[in-house]
Amino acid sequence: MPTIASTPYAWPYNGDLKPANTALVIIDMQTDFCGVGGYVDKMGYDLSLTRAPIEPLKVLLAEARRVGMHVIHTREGHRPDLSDLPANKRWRSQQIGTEGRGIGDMGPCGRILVRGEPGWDIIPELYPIAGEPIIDKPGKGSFYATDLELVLHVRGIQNLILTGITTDVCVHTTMRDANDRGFECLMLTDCTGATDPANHAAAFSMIKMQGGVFGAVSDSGALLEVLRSF
Ligand code: C5J
Repeated sequence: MPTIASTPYAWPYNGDLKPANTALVIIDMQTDFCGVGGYVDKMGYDLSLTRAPIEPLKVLLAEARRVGMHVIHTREGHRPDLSDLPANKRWRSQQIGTEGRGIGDMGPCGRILVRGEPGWDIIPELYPIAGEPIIDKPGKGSFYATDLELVLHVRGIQNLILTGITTDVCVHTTMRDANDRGFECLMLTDCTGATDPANHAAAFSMIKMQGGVFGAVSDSGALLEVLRSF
C-alpha cells in the first residue's frame, strides 16, 4: 500500500493510492495570476511568488501524465457580459493597483479575468492536453457553480493532490470544499504559491492542525519518489 511521506500523517490515510483513483488538481495557473501584465502583476505583487510553483509543477505534471494519473485544471474567470461577477467582487478588485482597473476592465493582457481573454488562460508551460478536464469557475472554490464533483465521481477519483495558485485563496478554498465532500486531500508546499509568504506558511499550518483537519501536507519530491515506483 503506497503512501506519501507527509504531515501530519502518511497520505492517503488508507494507503489506497493509485493513478486511477487520484487526481493532480492544478488550480488557476493563469497569466492573470502569474504572468507579466496580468491581474496579480497589476495589483503590484511580487510575481516571483506566484511563479515559484511553475518549475516543480512542470516536473510533477510530466510524471503524473507518464503514470496515467488523472489531471484536472481550473481557471477563475467571468462571462464577457460579467453577469456572473458579483458587484462586491468587482468593486473590491478595483481598490488595489493602477487606475482603479479591476476584474472585467481592460489591461495589458486583455480584460482582467474574463473568459476568452489572453490573460485569463492557463500559461503555456502547464497547458492542458487532450483528456485533462478544465473546470471554469466564477469563484475561489473549484466546486461552486461548476461540475467538478460530477467529473470526480464519474472517474472514480477519491484522492486529490492540490497545487496551483494562490495557496491561501483558491487552493485552500478548494481543499476545504473537497474535504467536506469526503475527498482525501494533499497539498504540496512547492507546487503552490501565494501573494504573501506569511499567508502561504499559515495556509499549511492550518491544514496540519487537529490531526490534519483538511488533509495532509507534503512536497513534490516526496510524491515523485512514489510516482516513480509505479
Ligand atoms: C485570487 C486565486 N487570489 N486563484 N484567486 O483571487 O487564488
